[in-house]
Amino acid sequence: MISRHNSKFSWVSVAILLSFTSLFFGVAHAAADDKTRLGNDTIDRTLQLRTHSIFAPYIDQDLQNRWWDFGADAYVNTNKYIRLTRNKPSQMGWLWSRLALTSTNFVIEVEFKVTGDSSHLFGDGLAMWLTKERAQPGPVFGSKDEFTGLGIFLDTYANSKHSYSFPRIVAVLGDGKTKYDFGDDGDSQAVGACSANFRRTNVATKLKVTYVKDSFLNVKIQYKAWDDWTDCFTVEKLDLPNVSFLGFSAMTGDVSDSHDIISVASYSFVVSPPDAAPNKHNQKSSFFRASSHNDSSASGTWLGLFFKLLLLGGVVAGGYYGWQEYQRRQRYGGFGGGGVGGGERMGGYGMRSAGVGGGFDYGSKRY
Ligand SMILES: [Ca+2]
Repeated sequence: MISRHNSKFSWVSVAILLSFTSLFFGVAHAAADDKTRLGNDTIDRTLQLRTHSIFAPYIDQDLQNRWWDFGADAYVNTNKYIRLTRNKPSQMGWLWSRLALTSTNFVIEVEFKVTGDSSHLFGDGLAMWLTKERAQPGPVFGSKDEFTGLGIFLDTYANSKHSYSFPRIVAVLGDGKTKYDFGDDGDSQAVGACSANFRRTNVATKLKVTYVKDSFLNVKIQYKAWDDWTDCFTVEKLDLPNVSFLGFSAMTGDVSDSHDIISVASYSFVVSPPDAAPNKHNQKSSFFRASSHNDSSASGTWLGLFFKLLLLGGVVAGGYYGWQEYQRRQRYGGFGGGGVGGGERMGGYGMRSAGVGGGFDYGSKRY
């Protein structure tokens, strides 16, 4: 009997220890990510925007997506992608968020794929939009001209000769009146640009757009290797419309490519200025600010994290206490029902820990 108890207890201990070790490192890792530096500023906390993110299978059982519309030639392959255009001439398609993006600071990470059979005749390209208008088809990579806001064009077809190579990423800020200059691929209108051979790559191609209102817009691209981000451009003091829709569109003409959106992950975040000393008071105030900007899912996430930390603290303490107790009993002989006893103590110990009390107080102030 005793030996069976012993083996059970040790298996349970090992399992608990392993799972909570991984949980602990998971939490620690997430915390480290939250503190990403951004120039002199610090990205404090990030929060995924469900309303502006989309992943496979993209649609629900009604063949729709609650937060996104797609149209024209665009179609969904639920396992793989939202295909904006097939690799055929004269196609155009679009994907637009239904709600406007109102966050003042955000990161949008888009996995896309531009591919085709030809290595020398292909086009025209894919656009990412942050504009006042939405879902209005037109000639600019499948979307309306004279747009208000930002267009980031993944242009694969050079309409004229340039000193730089194509494919090229070109950002154009539209005022709602000026026409996009097709002839020179928006060269004279670009607020930022870089050349990057993102077509027919061996790795997943991704665009990462980081925006901090009144501060800057930065665009990075992954196309050489996994997690190898190439800085494309940064525009200082760029102002987007306060209410912008996030969209994607693509077009083919005489030449073609397939243009796919594989996933979109958007996050809003809070930025701490460099002079904000990382003391407790400041951390709290930025926590409250972050929450007040966002909906209940924010509170959920933070409450969830608190509970996980509390649970972790409680169980680690309980487990340690149980182990000590077990060792002690081993030493003085007779384990008996010690496994169960240890379990009870685990719970009791956790509930009384300072962490739980502090956490609930903290929570009730806010919620
Ligand atoms: Ca072009």
